[in-house]
Amino acid sequence: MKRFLVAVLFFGVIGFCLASEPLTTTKSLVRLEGVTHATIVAMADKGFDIARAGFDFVEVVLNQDQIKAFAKLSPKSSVLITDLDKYVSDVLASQKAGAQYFTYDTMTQTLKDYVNKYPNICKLNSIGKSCEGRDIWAFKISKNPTVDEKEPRCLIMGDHHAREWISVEVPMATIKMLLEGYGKDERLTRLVDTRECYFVPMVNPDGMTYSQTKEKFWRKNRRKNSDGTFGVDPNRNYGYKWGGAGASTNPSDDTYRGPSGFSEPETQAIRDFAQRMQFSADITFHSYAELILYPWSYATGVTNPDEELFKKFANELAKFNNYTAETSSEMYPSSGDADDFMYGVCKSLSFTFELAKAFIPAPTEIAGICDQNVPAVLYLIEKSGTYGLVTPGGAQNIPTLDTFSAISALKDLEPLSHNDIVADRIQATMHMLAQRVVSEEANGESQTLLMLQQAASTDPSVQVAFKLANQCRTFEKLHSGASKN
Ligand code: 0X9
Ligand code: ZN
Repeated sequence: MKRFLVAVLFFGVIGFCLASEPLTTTKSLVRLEGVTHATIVAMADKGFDIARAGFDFVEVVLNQDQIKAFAKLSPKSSVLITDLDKYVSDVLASQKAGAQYFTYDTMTQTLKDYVNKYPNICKLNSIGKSCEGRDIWAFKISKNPTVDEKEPRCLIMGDHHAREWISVEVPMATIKMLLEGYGKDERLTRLVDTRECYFVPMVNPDGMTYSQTKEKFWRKNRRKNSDGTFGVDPNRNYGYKWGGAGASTNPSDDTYRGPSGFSEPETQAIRDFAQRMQFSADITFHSYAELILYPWSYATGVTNPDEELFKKFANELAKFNNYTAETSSEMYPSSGDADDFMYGVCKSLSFTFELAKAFIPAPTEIAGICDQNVPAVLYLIEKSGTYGLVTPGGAQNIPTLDTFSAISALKDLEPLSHNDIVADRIQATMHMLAQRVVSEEANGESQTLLMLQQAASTDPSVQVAFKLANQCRTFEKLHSGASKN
C-alpha cells in the first residue's frame, strides 16, 4: 500500500515538473531512490532524460525546480553532479596531451591518416551530411577494402548522443587495434581478411561539437525545430516503431522524437547505409550504466523471436567487460531506437552498450574503458561470421564463408538448433563444407577435410558435418567411377 501511495505521489510530481517548465536552466544529475518501475517508465514516457535506471532507483537529469519537487517525495535522493555544464567544462579543462577525447576534427584527421598509412586494408567514405553540413564518416576495415566482398559484415557506431564522448573512443580504439595488429597478430589478421568491418564512430557530429565547444551538456542533434528550440534525439528518431513509448513530442525535451520517423539527416544516413550493407551484427555505443542491451527497446512484453540467441550472445559479450546483459526495455522502454531498427528492419543482431559509470569519465579513464570493451567488439566482429549466419545477410554469405568460421558456426549454433532458422543455416553450412571437401579433393587437396576431422575429434557438434563430407566424397568417387565405366 505504501508503495502504491508513493507511486501515486510520484506521478503527481512528474506532472507538476512538466507543467512548471524550467525556471532555472542549471541541470543536475540526480539519483532518486525508492522509485517503482512504473514511475521510471512514466518518467521515460514524459521525456525525462534518464541516464541509468535500476530495480528501485533512477539517475535522471533535472533542473533545480524539479529537484525540489522530487526531494519532498524521495528523501533519499541525492545530487550526483550539481552543474552538468560545469562538469563538461571541467572535463575539458582536465584534458592532457595523450589522454584526450576525440573531437570531430581530430577523429576525421585520424581516420584520413589511417587511410594513407594502411591503404590496403581500410577505406573512408561519407555516408551523408549532418544538419549543419558535417560529413558523417563510415570507415571500413577489410582486405581489398574497395571491393564489396561476400564476407560477414558488421557495424560499430558511436555518439548518437552528443555528450557521450566515450562512445567515440571505443570504436576508434578498435579501429587502431585492427590496423596495427594486421599482419602481426594471427587472430586480428584473420578478422581483417575474412570480415567487412564498418565503423561510424560519430553519428551525431553537430551535437558532439556543440557539446565540446559551447560547454553545454547537450544530448540531441542540432536541428532547428519549428518552435525555435534546437535538437531531435537521434535515438528516438529511427522509423521502426517510431512514436511510441519513452519518446517525447515536445521539441524542447531531451528525448524529442522529431516530427516524423527518419526526419533527421543523421538517422537517414544510417538507415540508407544499413539497408544497403545488410549487416549481420552491430553495436551502438552510449554512456553510461555498464550494460549490454538487446531488442526490443520499444515496449516490454513483446516477443523477440531471437531472444535466446541474443541472450546467449550478450552474455558471452558481457564476459569481456563484466557488464550486465539485459533486454533493452528492461531498463525503460523507448521507441525509435537504433537497435530496434537495426534488428526489426535490417535483421542485424543488434546490441547497445552503455559504457562506463559516468556520461563523460575523466580523460585518464579512457584507456581503461577501451581495454575493457575492445575485446567484446572483436568478439562481435568474429561472431558476425557465426551467430550472424542466422541473419539474411549472413545466410547469403554461406557459400563463400571461410572454413574456420563455418566450423565455428557449427559449434556456436548447435545449442540453438531447435530453432528452425538456426537448423536451416547449420544444414546449409554443412552442405557448403561437404561441397568444398569434394571440390578440393578433385584438385588433390584436403585442407577442409583435415580441419573438419580435427574439429570433429574434439567437438561432437562437428561430427555430423565430418560424416556428411565423407559420405559426399564416397558418393562422388562412386559416381565418377560409374560414369567412367
Ligand atoms: O535512452 C537512450 O537512448 C539510451 N540511454 S542513454 O542514457 N545513453 O541515453 C538507451 C538506449 C536503449 N534503449 C532503451 N533502454 N530503451
Ligand atoms: Zn545515449
